[in-house]
Amino acid sequence: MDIKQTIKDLALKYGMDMCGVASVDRFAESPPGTHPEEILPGCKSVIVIGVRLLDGIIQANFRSFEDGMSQLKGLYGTYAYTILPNYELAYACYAVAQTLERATGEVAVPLSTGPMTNGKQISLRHAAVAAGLGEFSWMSIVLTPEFGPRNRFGAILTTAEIEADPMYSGVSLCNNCGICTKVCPTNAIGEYGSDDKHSCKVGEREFTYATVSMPRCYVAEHALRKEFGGKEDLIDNPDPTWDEVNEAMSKLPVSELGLQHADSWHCGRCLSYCPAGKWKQRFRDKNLSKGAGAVS
Ligand code: B12
Ligand code: SF4
Ligand code: SF4
Repeated sequence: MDIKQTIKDLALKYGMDMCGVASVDRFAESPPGTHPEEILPGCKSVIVIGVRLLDGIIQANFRSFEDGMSQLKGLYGTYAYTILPNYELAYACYAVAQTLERATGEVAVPLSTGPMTNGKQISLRHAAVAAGLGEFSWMSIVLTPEFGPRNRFGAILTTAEIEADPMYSGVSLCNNCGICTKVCPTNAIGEYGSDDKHSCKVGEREFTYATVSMPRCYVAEHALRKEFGGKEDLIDNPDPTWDEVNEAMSKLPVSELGLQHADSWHCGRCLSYCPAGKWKQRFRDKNLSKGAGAVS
């Protein structure tokens, strides 16, 4: 049996759009505590699966950003952020790990995939790049050729030695347009070209991307101000520390609006307006968005 093909077919059967394999040596620069071999001694391969976000849900985000239909933010939260992609990825990771263990007798660890599942074991961004699915963008997340940043990833570590896929080496997927920086409502993403950036090495490739202020991003994502769907302005500092964010989070009122216990807005403006991944054909040409100028 060709185990690599079996796994790839299985991932697609479980609703995934992509699957790639990285050899563990591509993680040589991982910080302590996040290296695959620390999580699974003897790990030889990291399998990464990815699912695209529905164009229909990204367009619901445009209706919210451009037409004031803030009630639609829940669609993005459910189908593109906390609920569906994470559960779907979790099921697919589990199925791949089960198949690997049954077929090879090797060990396979499905990792968790997002905030709802406490998913911080390894950096899934680095793993997706290592497995050849795409490359880092200025806004720090991974662009794939077909869907741009509108993907979510999951990973399975295994002691099975599976032939690695080549890393992405095609044309640059990020065109450095700076749209992500301009549309961010909390100014969380550094200006393109500024010195405030990160570098990292995955396999033989080096990447540079903006420093993204995650506390600032958190303010928009977790509805910590009224402009982001919150009931109160729980934070005033435009450049908050994690302590300030955590204090504001502790004051979030319990929400009765759906599965989550707290209000959230989920934002995703950077991801929605990034032109990579055929944005024009998917959204502009179908009159689904007026473009980044409508919100920046
Ligand atoms: C928590 C989290 C958040 C928090 C951030 C909190 C924080 N303290 O960082 C918040 C809620 C703000 C957030 C925001 C968003 N997130 Co988020 N997030 C995560 C999550 C679950 C964990 C991040 C984490 O702590 N990882 C663990 C640490 C170790 O990894 P790291 O921070 O990425 O790595 C750093 C270092 O440790 C080191 N490093 C780590 N590993 C390695 C390996 C090598 C080889 C090297 C060289 C270096 C290195 O480099 C990094 C830079 O310092 C990841 C899933 C995941 N496991 O990666 C998703 C994830 C990164 N998010 C994702 C997304 C989509 C978003 C949003 C767009 C959500 C939205 N609003 O729609 C925004 C992105 C904003 C932006 N422009 O970046 C996706 C990205 C998909 C993609 N296309 O790349 C991920 C991968 C989830 C998924 N399952 O796909 N996120
Ligand atoms: S919006 Fe432009 S600069 Fe930002 S990640 Fe996408 S292509 Fe790169
Ligand atoms: S998700 Fe929103 S707040 Fe966070 S970086 Fe992207 S645009 Fe900014």
